[in-house]
Amino acid sequence: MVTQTKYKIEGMTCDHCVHHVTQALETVEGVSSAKVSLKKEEAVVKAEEGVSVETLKAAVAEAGYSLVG
Ligand SMILES: [Cu+2]
Repeated sequence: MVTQTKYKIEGMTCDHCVHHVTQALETVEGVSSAKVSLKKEEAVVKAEEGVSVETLKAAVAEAGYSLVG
């Protein structure tokens, strides 16, 4: 089952950041889509239930940003 969750994202300053965070999230196995908003500083992530917040945090951290669960 795919669930949709909203997370706060810190550290984004421009559209490139949005792109990086989107890519980072969508590369995680089990994530079907990530809609990232610079203005709202958030990401709406659609993912399989098995995908943990820690995994998403790690992926975003690797790209240079912070996902706040
Ligand atoms: Cu940027």
